Amino acid sequence: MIQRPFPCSRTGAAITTMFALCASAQAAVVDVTVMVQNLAPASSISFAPLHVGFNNGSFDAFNLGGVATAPIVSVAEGGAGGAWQAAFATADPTATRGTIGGLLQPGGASSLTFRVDTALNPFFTFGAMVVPSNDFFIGNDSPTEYRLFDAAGNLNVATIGIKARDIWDAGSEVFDPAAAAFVGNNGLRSDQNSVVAFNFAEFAGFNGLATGAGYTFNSALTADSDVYRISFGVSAVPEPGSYALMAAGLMAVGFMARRRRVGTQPTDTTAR
Ligand SMILES: [Ca+2]
Ligand SMILES: [Ca+2]
Repeated sequence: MIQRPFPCSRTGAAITTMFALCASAQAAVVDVTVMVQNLAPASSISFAPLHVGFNNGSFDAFNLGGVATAPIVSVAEGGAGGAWQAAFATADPTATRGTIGGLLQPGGASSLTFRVDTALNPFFTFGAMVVPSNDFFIGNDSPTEYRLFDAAGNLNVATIGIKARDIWDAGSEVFDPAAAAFVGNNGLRSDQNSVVAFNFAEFAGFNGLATGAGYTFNSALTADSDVYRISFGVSAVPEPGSYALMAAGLMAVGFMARRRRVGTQPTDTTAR
């Protein structure tokens, strides 16, 4: 699925003007394929779908040492991220947002392509729940930490690597295997009334439990363990010259079709 921030058009009227507008508007627009990989050891942590946004650097969902906001709790306590996506859209209406993949088990990968205006949305922000857990997630604290594109539209960041030490505890739900997503009843929860902090040691508390994916969990994580990688690949969209050629071609075809209809008008009633 390619998400297009600009509805560059398909309608017939004023097609030449439309192509010209699209050509100038898309000077800084590229297609960005985002690949996500779960690098954790076999039988260790899995990840909920990754919520992402190419943006202007204004949306900040959480702070280290701060009370978790409803948007980041919606990512950390179940993974659906509805409040995170809504708050993102309100803070930065022209951001290009989306969600990549499904449950990502150890060794798994998934990818999705977005059409991005690199001048309008040079920054990249992400968030995903880590399971099994009550309220663990990955994400960038600073909204300007990852500036993917420079002023000329060049890709500055090829990959974002995440280690076990980079995993966050939202501090919003008490550790409890019976109420943890992926190993317990995710509908249950108890308020933790704490703050956002780094935490991966708690995963060992789930060792030996059966996961929703069928494997028996074994954390096997150390602070240095690589657990997740986000990779970016950029490809160009058709250049202005291509649009001009397409417009000229369409006009020629339309003109010929019209002449043909005019020429056969006396006997061809279906063309009217
Ligand atoms: Ca922050
Ligand atoms: Ca917690």
